[in-house]
Amino acid sequence: MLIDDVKIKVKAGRGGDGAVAFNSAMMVLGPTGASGGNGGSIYFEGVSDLGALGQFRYKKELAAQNGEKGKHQLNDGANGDDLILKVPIGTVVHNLSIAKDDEIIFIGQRLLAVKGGRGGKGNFKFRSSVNTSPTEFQEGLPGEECELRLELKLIADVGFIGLPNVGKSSLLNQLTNAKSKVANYSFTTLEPNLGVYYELILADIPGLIEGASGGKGLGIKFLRHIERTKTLFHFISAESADPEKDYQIIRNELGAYNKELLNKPECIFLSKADLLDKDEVDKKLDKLKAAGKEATAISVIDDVSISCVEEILREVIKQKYM
Ligand SMILES: Nc1nc2c(ncn2[C@@H]2O[C@H](COP(=O)(O)OP(=O)(O)OP(=O)(O)O)[C@@H](O)[C@H]2O)c(=O)[nH]1
Ligand SMILES: [Mg+2]
Repeated sequence: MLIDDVKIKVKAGRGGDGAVAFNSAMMVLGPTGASGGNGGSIYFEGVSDLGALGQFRYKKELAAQNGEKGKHQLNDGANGDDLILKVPIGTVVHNLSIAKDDEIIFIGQRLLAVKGGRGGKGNFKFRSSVNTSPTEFQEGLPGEECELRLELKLIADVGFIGLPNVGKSSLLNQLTNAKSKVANYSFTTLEPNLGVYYELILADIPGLIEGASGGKGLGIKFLRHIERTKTLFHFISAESADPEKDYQIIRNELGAYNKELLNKPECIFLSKADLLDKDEVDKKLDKLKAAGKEATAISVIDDVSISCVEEILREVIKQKYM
């Protein structure tokens, strides 16, 4: 199960207290209490592993190491180790404590989640000409802590959407080296699958049904993964008795999730076209056209139509760099 939405609590390390100590060697006077170490901070770091949020499935409270207390003889306490949490690129970090959002976009990107507390000064740092034997010291400061929601929104260029069983995964597998599960029933795909086509990342999203926004089928939570895509590939099965209705069902669900999805450029495909006679396919294309929807008939077992899709993808690649 892809974990793509999880709440966690993070707590940075506390700074170590400063020490109060005096030189014990005869003949030498003066304070030697050292400072405490700083508490460890917690950072996020972008990685390519889409499943990286799985680490938070059971472990939802994370803490970095505290700083060590200052020691005698001017030995500062050690700093607490930082904690680096690896998260998939595309993760939006919502800070629920202060209502602020950040994004991890590239591999290796680091984001400070909570800062460790400063270590306190030992009595050595309080010495002065008027007080050569200070007994003052500072306590270490607490580390920051907050509650975060980590939401993965996949970074993909093209999102494959449509009713279940319309051939989305089949096309992904055909175009890329993805191995998305394909079968002749609804909801074969239970979580998004990615495939790489030259410079493009294609995202195959589980099928949507009428009422998905109300929780039917697998729901619409997966639509977060096409929020960032530039282009949508909308699949309608040529077997459908009413392709226009199928189209509208999906548009309604997209709109219910986020109206902005409706403004994305889309390509409409009448899929599995090999299952019908050419005349029947043309009739359905004409009907869609009359309704203002220009669709392209495709079939994963027909090389000509695959080349047609590839041409569209080349255009998407061009647009990407414009
Ligand atoms: N004849 C024919 N069958 C196809 C074609 N594309 C897909 N299929 C078949 O249609 C069925 C569904 O294909 P999938 O790729 O799993 O469909 P999907 O849209 O990913 O389905 P969900 O994951 O359930 O949303 C499978 O049995 C495929 O073999 C096609 O172009 N022609
Ligand atoms: Mg599928």
